[in-house]
Amino acid sequence: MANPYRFSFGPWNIHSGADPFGPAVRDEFSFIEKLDFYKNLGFEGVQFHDDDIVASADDAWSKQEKDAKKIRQLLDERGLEAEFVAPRLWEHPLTIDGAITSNSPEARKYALERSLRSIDIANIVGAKNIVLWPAREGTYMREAKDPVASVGRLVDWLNAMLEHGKNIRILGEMKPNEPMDQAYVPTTGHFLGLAQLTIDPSRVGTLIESAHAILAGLDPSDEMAYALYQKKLWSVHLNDQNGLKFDEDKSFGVVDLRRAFNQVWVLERNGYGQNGEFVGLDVKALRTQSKATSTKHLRNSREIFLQLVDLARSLDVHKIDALRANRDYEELDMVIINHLLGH
Ligand code: 3MF
Ligand code: MG
Repeated sequence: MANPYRFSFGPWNIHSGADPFGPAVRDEFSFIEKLDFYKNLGFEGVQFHDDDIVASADDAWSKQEKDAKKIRQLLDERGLEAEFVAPRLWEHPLTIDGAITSNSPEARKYALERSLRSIDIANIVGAKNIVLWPAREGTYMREAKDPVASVGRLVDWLNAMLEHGKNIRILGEMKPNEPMDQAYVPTTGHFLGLAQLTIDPSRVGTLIESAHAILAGLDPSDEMAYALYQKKLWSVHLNDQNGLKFDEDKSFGVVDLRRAFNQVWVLERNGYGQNGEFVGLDVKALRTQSKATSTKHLRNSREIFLQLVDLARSLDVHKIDALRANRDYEELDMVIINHLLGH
C-alpha cells in the first residue's frame, strides 16, 4: 500500500533551546533556513502562528499583507503548503489574564480583531485552517473569572470567526493546563460540545496533541478515535510525554512506544490523511543538542511514525479479532508486545 501520509511542523519546532529556567543554548536558524529544512526532512506542511508570518500582529494591514504575500512566495518556491494559522493570543501585554475570556473588554476586543485578521493572513498564505490553542482561556485561581460567561465568550468568538471567514475551518487544540492552572475547555470532548452550539458546526473540529491528552489523564488514541468517529479530526500534534508534568513535547514514541503505536493504528485504520489532513509533529529538540544536531527530533518522530505505520499494517487483525472474541487479553498483550519487538 502506498504511504498516504504528509507531514507538517511549525517553525517553533526548530529552536534555540531556551526554557523557563535558562537562556538560549544555540543560535536560532533564520526563518529561511528553517523553511529549507522542510523538504530535506520529509515534510511539506508548514504550521504558523500569525506572527510567524507577519513581523508584528500590531502592524497596519497594508504592512501585514505585504509580509504574508512574501511568505506565500517563499512557500510556493519550495513546494510547501501552509497547513494552518493560529493567532498567538497569549503573549501580548493586553492578554496577560486571557484573551477571549479576559475580564477586560479592551483585551477581548483586541483578541477578536487579531483573530479575525489571522483569517485574512490565512487566505493569503493559502491555509484553510485556523487553530485555536486557548492558552490563557482559564484561570490561575477559581474566583478570578465568571466560568459560565467564559464559555459563552468562547462560543461568541467561534461565531465571529465563522462569520468572517466563510471558507475557513476552526480547529480547537485543547490542553487542560499550562500556562493556566485550569483551562475552561480542557479536552477535545469539551470543545466538540461547544462546536455544536455555533452557527456552523460543520466547520468546527479539532487538532489533537498527544501530550495534551496525556496531561488530561486521557489516552491520546482514544481521544483521536472520539474525534474520528465524528469526522472532526482535522490535524494532530504527535509527540510524547513522560507522565503528568510540564508539556515536554518529546519526540513521538520515545517514552511509550505502545501508546504511540495505538495512535498510529487508530489513524491508519480510520483513513486519517486521506482528505488532505497532515500528520503534524509538535516536538522540541532537547536542550542538550548542538545547533547542528537540533533537527533530529523531527527526523526521528517522522521515522518512528512511519515504522509504526508498517507495524499497524502488518498486524494480524484476524488474530486480534479472535482474541477479542475469546476475551483472552493476556494473549493479546503478548501478541502486541511481540509485534512491537519485531517477532
Ligand atoms: C502548546 C502547544 C503550541 C500549539 C501552537 C499552535 C507551541 O502546548 O502545543 O505549540 O500547538 O501554539 O496552536
Ligand atoms: Mg501543539
